[in-house]
Amino acid sequence: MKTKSIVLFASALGALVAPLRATPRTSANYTIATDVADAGGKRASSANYTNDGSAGRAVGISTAAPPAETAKAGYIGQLTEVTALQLAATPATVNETATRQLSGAQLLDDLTTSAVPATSISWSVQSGPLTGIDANGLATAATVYQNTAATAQGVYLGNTGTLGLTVLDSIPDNFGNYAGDGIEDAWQFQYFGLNNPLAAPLLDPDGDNQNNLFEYAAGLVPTNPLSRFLVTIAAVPGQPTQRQVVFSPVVAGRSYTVISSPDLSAASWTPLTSSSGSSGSSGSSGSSGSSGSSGSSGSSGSSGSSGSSGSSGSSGSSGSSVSTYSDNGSQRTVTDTSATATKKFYKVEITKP
Ligand SMILES: [Ca+2]
Ligand SMILES: [Ca+2]
Ligand SMILES: [Ca+2]
Repeated sequence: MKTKSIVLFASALGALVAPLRATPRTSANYTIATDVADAGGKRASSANYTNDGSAGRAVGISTAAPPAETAKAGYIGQLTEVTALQLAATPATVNETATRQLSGAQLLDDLTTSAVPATSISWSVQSGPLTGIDANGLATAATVYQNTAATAQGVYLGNTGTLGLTVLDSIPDNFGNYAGDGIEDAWQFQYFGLNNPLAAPLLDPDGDNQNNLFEYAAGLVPTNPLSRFLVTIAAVPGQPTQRQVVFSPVVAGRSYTVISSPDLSAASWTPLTSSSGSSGSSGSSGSSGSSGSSGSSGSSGSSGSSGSSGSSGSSGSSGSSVSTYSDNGSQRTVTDTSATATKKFYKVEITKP
């Protein structure tokens, strides 16, 4: 009996609503198939969407086919549940000793968000190299020896959010005990860990007579005595006016320049080659072959202290000599083609940009 009356009511309402149904609604941009108005306060549906209407007005929660959208219409106020506090920073990185503004928003249960003023959030550092986050949400990074993860935390009305930040090692020689000593802190950490006095630039902890600063520049392993930079001078068979300077290892990212002098006074050292050859060819191997056959003016050729090429200003006694070089694996051979002086000294200069 009761069931029957409800069916009658629905039918009656359907009969009332039915004349109000519209034809499909269209504009220049869209077409919406008009729903079947099942009943006020019930669900209206079409192939594209559903609408839970409220009695009296055809409003309520509506959903559409993918891409899904949800709307709550027709209420004086909209009730939403806060499900999380989301924190953000753009970008999510910060250079060491610099600052980054953080922001926050409440995530609501309908997947919308509501921004929260940063000043309303209680900020703190959860982990990592951040020296602090002020009341405005401005995070300040500490110094680091390598790119390092940090986590910021915010609390607002009982919800806690976290945000991962990366503090970038933007200043290579500024960390703790390793700061300002001429060696990248990441290199010192790699071989010596943190706060190890053996990482000091002028020490030679592996006892190979090459200190840490030199091993850093030369791309060596400062804790392995077998990792050394070696230089030898050899005669060239059948070429009494030539000498070979052989050195290794040649490491990528370095430039090697052979300089020579007839004596050991500081002022008289000049590059063995001028514009090309060993000096210019930034270390990387593979560049073997003759390529280095020095474009230097060829003015040498003649006797002893050939004053050619004028590369490094110092005209003085013996200028530089023409040379060639070749690489064999990590070993480089530079041939001085005018080693005619009775005495001649050689050095290899290593430059790490
Ligand atoms: Ca640093
Ligand atoms: Ca350092
Ligand atoms: Ca050493």
